[in-house]
Amino acid sequence: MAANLTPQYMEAEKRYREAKTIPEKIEFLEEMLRLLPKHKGTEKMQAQHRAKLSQLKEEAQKPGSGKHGLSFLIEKQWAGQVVLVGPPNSGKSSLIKALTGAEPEIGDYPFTTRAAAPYMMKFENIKIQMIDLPPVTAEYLESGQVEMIKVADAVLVVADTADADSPGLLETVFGRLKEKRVEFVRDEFPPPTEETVRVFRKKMILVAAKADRDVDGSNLEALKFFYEAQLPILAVSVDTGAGLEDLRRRIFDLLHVIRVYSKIPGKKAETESPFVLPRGSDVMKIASAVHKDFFEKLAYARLWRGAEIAGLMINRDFKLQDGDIVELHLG
Ligand SMILES: Nc1nc2c(ncn2[C@@H]2O[C@H](COP(=O)(O)OP(=O)(O)O)[C@@H](O)[C@H]2O)c(=O)[nH]1
Ligand SMILES: [Mg+2]
Repeated sequence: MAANLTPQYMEAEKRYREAKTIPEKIEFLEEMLRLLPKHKGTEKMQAQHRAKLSQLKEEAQKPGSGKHGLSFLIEKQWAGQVVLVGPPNSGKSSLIKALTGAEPEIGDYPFTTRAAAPYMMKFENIKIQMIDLPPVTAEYLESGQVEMIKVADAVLVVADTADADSPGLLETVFGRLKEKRVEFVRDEFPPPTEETVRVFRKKMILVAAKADRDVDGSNLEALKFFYEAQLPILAVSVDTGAGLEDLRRRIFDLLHVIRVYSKIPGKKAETESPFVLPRGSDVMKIASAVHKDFFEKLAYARLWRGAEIAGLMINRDFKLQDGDIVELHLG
């Protein structure tokens, strides 16, 4: 059976063959997989591509693979993966430190941060993975960085409000990434069209950092002037703590997840250890997260929600919300 490969696929394959670094190979191979028509005639190819892809990803994780471009792929953990992107010295690592309590390298010279590094941010009773990346400049953008941005669940683009040139530096960051088919969008955006289907549209917050050093507020005004119509902007300072609590909440909101608690009949719910599920999940989703028996044999469930709902009987396809407590009953 003919595979009917598209010109876009052939192009991706060409770039794959020419790629020199592992992250680049991974990028183009993933694109080939996306573009490969999915039917019987391509099943073998799909399997081969997938096998090659996991082999490349393993290689990328090995120490020493840095010489073929930095190794950036970091396994996702917890409620979601958020990467920090921005020009040099904009305050990315300082923000990581303030949000996670970790000690990333911080310095007032460019390229203090050279490789991707994961950190853990607590938000109420859950954990969110935060990843510090090297800066993006007109001259410097590793394909591994691009790869990380493409797979992340959300992005914080960090701009320095102490610097009047920030809008220009951001234009460079956005421009460089656009060349790599990454675009930044608000939280809610329309579904992809023919033109945007090949673009990685990333939900983001534009973080205006070092707000304490923007004494008259004019640099924040400038950022708002250029970007507020398209992108959400939040001013923060790690020195005064301004905006940080707000930022945590907004990062959580950007991940589009809900926390659901499971409860054993006759007992209180485990409110310390929620199941983190995609927004829009139904009862079956928590049932399978708790145990496969519940998924297979669930008869019904009961719901507790805030002050209004206590023990309401619900169906398998009932849509859950953040904070719901569910008691599962086997048939
Ligand atoms: N006054 C002030 N300085 C900051 C703030 N955040 C970062 N800085 C300083 O800005 C410089 C660059 O910070 P860093 O986090 O290393 O930036 P990165 O290169 O984007 O990771 C360091 O000297 C920080 O101390 C802030 O909120 N207020
Ligand atoms: Mg840094």
